[in-house]
Amino acid sequence: MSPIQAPTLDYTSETYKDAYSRINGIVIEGEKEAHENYISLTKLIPDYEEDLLRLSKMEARHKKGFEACGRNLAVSPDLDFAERFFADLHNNFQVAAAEGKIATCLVIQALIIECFAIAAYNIYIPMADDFARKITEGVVKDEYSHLNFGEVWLQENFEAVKAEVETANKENLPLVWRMLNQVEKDAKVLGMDKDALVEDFMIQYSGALENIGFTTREIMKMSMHGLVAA
Ligand code: PL3
Ligand code: FE2
Ligand code: FE2
Ligand code: FE2
Repeated sequence: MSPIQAPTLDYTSETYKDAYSRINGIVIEGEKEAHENYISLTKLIPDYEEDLLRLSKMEARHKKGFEACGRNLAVSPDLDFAERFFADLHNNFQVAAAEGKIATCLVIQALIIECFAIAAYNIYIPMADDFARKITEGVVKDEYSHLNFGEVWLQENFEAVKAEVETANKENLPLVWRMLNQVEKDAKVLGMDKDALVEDFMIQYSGALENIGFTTREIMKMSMHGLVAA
C-alpha cells in the first residue's frame, strides 16, 4: 500500500515477530508507566490536575492501541523484559515524586520519555504494517502535546528549577543512551536505524531545552552528559 514501506520486511516471519515481542512490550509498558506518571503528577501539580488527567487518559488509549498492534501480528508482548528495560528510569521518577521534585519528574516523563517516544514512533511509522502505522500516527500527535506540557511548566518556572533540571538531565540522559543500545538489534529487525533514533531524539530534546530557556552553550553541555554513557 504505502510506497515508502520497505519491501524487505516480512511482518509474518518468526524473526520479525520475535523482535516485535520485545519492542511491542516496551511501548506497552512505556505507555502504562506514562499513564501512571501523569496521575502521580496530579498530586504534585494540583493546579494542572485536569490537564494531567487528560494526558494520563491519552496514555491509557495509546497502550490499548499498541496492544492491538501486537494482536494484529499475532505477537505476545514481552512485558517482563519491558519492565526491566524501564526499571531505572521508573525508579528515578518514583524517588523524585516521593521527594516532591516536580521538575525532575517532568524532565523524566514529559521531556526524556516523550522525546524518546516521538523519535521512536516517527522512525517506526514508515516501516510499520498498515494497521500499526495508522495507530502510531495518531499516537505521535498526542506525544507532542505531552512534551509541550512539560516545556511550558519548566519554562514558566525556569529560574527556580534550572539547577534541578540540569541535575535530572545528568542523572537520566545516560539511561536513555543505555536503553537505545539495548533495543538497537530489535529495532533494526523492524527497519529502524539507531543513528536515526539518536538523531531524532536529540533534535526533539535539545529543541525542548531551548524552549524552556537554556542557551545553546548549556544545551551542548547537557547533551554531552548523555553521550558519556554511550
Ligand atoms: C509516552 O507517552 C510513551 C512512552 C513510550 C516509550 C517508547 C520508547 C520506545 C523505544 C523503542 C524503539 C522502537 C519503537 C517502535 C514503535 C512501535
Ligand atoms: Fe503515549
Ligand atoms: Fe505521552
Ligand atoms: Fe559537566
